[in-house]
Amino acid sequence: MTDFHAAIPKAELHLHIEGTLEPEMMVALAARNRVAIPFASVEEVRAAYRFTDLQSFLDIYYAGAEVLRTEEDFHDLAAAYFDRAAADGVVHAEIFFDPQTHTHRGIPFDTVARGLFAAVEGAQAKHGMTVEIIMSYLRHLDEDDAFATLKLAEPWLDRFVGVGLDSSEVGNPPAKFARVFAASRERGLKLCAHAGEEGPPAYIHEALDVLKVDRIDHGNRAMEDPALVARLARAAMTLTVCPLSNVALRNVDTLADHPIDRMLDAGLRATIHSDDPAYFGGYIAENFRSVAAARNLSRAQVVTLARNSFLGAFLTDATLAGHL
Ligand code: ES4
Ligand code: ZN
Repeated sequence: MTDFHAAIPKAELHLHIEGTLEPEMMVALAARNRVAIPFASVEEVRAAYRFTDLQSFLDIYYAGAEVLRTEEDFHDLAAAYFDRAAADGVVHAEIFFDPQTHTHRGIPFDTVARGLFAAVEGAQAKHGMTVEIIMSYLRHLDEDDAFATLKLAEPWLDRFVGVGLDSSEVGNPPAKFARVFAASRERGLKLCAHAGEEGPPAYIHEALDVLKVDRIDHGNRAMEDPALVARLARAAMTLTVCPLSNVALRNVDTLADHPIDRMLDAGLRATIHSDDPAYFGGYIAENFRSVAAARNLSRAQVVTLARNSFLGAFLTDATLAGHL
């Protein structure tokens, strides 16, 4: 049965495609590619998904990505995600991929991009879904490495909607990537950055002031800084919040403590997304459903959250109007 939370049309704006690698596919790709993984079964993979913070997750997430080798692997991964997203009411998706996770282990940028874009064409044909791809720089690496990635992306740049910034936040502030974000903007790319997930409110200010981002990923910790909340509200800045991720990575204790409705009440343009759903226990509809139950959200609040996902998307005005 399709419930309200799955049925309501929505845009997915915060989804790492590598984070949709389900244990079943991890085990199957390990066998297909003859890659050794430190797990004997799907159950063992799942049992390893107990995180204490962002880094404890990232270590397992990068290890899992080792099974992704061929263009077909990236196609199959993304195609499986688009099928799930369509069933969850996603009509438009802007998905991240982490090129450096793959180029650093010898997988050519073009192999990854070809596989992903083949799946995008399939999703458009099969589901009528519109899809954009955002290439995300890894912030634990240096800015020169991000520049090298931008160079590798050159033949694909008119097909990417934007760039992002993810991985280990604390100790890797936005300003570390000031020049590569400026260069990305000059090439016509939209800009987003993870900020205020584990890092302090100052990192959100910096993403706005130094990187000049168009969208903030997570942003939960803005709630500690009333002046920042006022600034984000005034700018109608979209914050792509991921409730199940926040619980899995211990940024909030339980869903019952999640700030999503307090963020809306404070005037923030918050939205709900799934981050790394294969690791955090649910895709976008489950994020909506479980936080709505835990926080007793009204229908009107759920509608606002879904509507905000379109307002925050990198859509043209004409396409946006069709979704509202
Ligand atoms: C991520 Cl939850 C999260 N935070 C930062 N970087 C990431 N990459 C994939 N998931
Ligand atoms: Zn994320």
